[in-house]
Amino acid sequence: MKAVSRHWAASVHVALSLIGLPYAAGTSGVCSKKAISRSFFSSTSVYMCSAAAHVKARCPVYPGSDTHRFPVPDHTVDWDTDCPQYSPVKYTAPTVLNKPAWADPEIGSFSPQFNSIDGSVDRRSHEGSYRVQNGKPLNPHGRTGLEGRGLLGRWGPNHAADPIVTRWKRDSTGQCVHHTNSQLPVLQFVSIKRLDCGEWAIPGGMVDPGERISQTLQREFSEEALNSLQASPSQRENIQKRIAELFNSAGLQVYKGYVDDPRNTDNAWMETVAVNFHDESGNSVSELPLQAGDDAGQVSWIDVDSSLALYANHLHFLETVAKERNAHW
Ligand code: RP5
Repeated sequence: MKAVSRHWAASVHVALSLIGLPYAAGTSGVCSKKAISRSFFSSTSVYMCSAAAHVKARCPVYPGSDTHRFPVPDHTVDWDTDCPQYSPVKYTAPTVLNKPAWADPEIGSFSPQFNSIDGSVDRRSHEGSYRVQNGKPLNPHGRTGLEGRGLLGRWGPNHAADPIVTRWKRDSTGQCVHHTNSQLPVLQFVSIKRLDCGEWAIPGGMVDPGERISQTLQREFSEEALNSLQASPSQRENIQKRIAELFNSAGLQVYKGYVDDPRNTDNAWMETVAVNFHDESGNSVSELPLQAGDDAGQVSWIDVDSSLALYANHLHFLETVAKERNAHW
């Protein structure tokens, strides 16, 4: 049987100028044992956080429904593995079929330009060209047990961006806290509790048509972690000013590619660009009062640790951040 190998965090440190960002993190870590002295985007290091096939994209019951996926054991995930008995369940959520502005119509009357920029919708995958079978795109990470779009609006890749805002954990005297086991400084990141599933996650969100990823990162963080949508104009101005300082300076791209999201289907899937913005001194975004908004039920600074349980494969993104910053993991 063919092994399905997927490079989760082919964490490419690519110049974010490609997506309209001037990012080059060369921060010297006052809390880290080893200062990060090189430019991240010139680095060639590649993380392979997991070689496993998608797992959450095969969760038995599709989120927000009573629909059970057709079971897909590990050895039949790969499309190239013959699986004559494969009979995926068809499911597209009523909210998607109701034709909201963010969703495509059903295939038939509609023939999108896959693997290309289709009007204002980017239907290219970060992982290269994907297959199209009977007019429908095929999930590049294999079978999921469900066809249609589920809760996702776009056929093919549904693009998101994930801002990972970090700071060093400090004690009451302002000293960095080191973990008792690893002796390494502990990072904290801004996490939200998703309203849809109750899982803690990075406060990411969908890239709007025509939007630059740099804008999505900032907008989603403001909406979900700082509740900017409910803020007064003057509060909003203050929020924008503070986060612009951090988000416009430098960032470390830790992941770009497929997300093992429970909403994925055989024909629609999540992809993201995850970027770390680090508040080294702790007096930038760290001082803004966190307030959950939009899709977030709660928001909090959470210690970065390998034992965390997070939405999708967000833990893998954090692992890259911790290792790059010589922090406890
Ligand atoms: C995940 O879903 C992405 O990594 C991102 O965090 C999130 C975007 O979807 P919504 O939060 O907008 O539902 O796959």
